[in-house]
Amino acid sequence: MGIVNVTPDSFSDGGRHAHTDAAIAHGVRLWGEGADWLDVGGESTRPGAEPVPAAVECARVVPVIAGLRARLPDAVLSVDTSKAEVAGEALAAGATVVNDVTAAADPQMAPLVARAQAWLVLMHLRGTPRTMQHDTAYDDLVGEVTASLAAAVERVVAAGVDPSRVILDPGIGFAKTSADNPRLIAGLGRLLALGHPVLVGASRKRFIGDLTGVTDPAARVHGSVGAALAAVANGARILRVHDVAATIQALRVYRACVDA
Ligand code: HH2
Repeated sequence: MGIVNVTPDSFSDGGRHAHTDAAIAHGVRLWGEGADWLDVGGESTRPGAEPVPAAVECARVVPVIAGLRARLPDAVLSVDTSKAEVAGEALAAGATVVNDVTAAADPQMAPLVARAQAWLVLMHLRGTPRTMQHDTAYDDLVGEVTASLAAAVERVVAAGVDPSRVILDPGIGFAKTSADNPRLIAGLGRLLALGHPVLVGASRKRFIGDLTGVTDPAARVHGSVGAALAAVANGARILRVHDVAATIQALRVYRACVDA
């Protein structure tokens, strides 16, 4: 899953694809590098980020999704949003997946996804991106994240979402300390036991900087690839990444060596 940010303030590549054409070109480039899924987001979820009104988010993501759908008919396209209103417009423009970092906290989200027969990514988060780093204490990190996602699955399935179209994500960096994130990747097996595909988004995140001393997010590609391979080794099926070419190259070699 290649990341296409249409935000002026995203933590890792803030503002570089802020304009529709540039964002579409970036998505097409990631597809050419081997991504088979593009995730289009119009609201940064970095710690402390302020929420964006739905109309602004729609104006950012809808033309990009429509443009990518027209150019890449076979691509999986998701919208990275926690607002049902934005998700609805994105699905109408050609997205088939809603990637919701709040695990469908908006009461309209699950019914909307159910009606559209879309796929839904449920990610673990506590609080909101603005407040989440104030709430990082866990007695049993992996157990609590797993239980919270299991409850979210139950909730969205009760609202009509097809359970075979639900993907789970432990939420690397969301209400987690830097020390928590490697533990979550190490503990993916417990999440997999819920029976859904697992997605991991570690790309360029702060814990990689803390582990390596690399302060510039864009320079964290090697560390990000390390996290991606660990996630795959532990059962992740989908990797949300900025650096598609590097990740694909590493995965090809990793797979060949593991499967030989
Ligand atoms: N991380 C970010 C955004 N969306 N979605 C899922 N499912 N999993 C993640 O780990 C995840 C996500 C990080 O957000 P942001 O600060 O907007 O930066 P970027 O989109 O450049 O990663």
